[in-house]
Amino acid sequence: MKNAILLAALTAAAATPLAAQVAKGRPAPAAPTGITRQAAQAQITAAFRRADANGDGALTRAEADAAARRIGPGARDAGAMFDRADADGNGRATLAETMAGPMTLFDRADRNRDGRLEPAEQRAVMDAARKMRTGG
Ligand SMILES: [Ca+2]
Ligand SMILES: [Ca+2]
Repeated sequence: MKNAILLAALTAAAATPLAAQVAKGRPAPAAPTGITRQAAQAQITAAFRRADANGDGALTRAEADAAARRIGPGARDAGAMFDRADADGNGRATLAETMAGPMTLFDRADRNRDGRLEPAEQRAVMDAARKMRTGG
């Protein structure tokens, strides 16, 4: 679900695109061999572009909220996630800022450092994301 990816893109810590996909019961696009770093970046970029309603290269909180509303349930914390993504707190989350959190998670999850998250590594991301959501 592409919109689920957007939710992930808006958070600096809570989830990754592949985690969102696994949460929806869908395999990552690159399954069964895993999702590459490049593919993850491409998905986040695509979701970002869709959320950037006025196309100015940054997401405002309003744009993030609107995108989160399209996702529906599970997007309650969009505001908090946006604040986390907006690293310099200027009210605009650039693509680089939006990308930073998920890609940090990706790299952390890529235990064997081959630039690809295998299913087992994806499950580890899911667990970490779940803990972050429930633990605040
Ligand atoms: Ca914008
Ligand atoms: Ca790996």
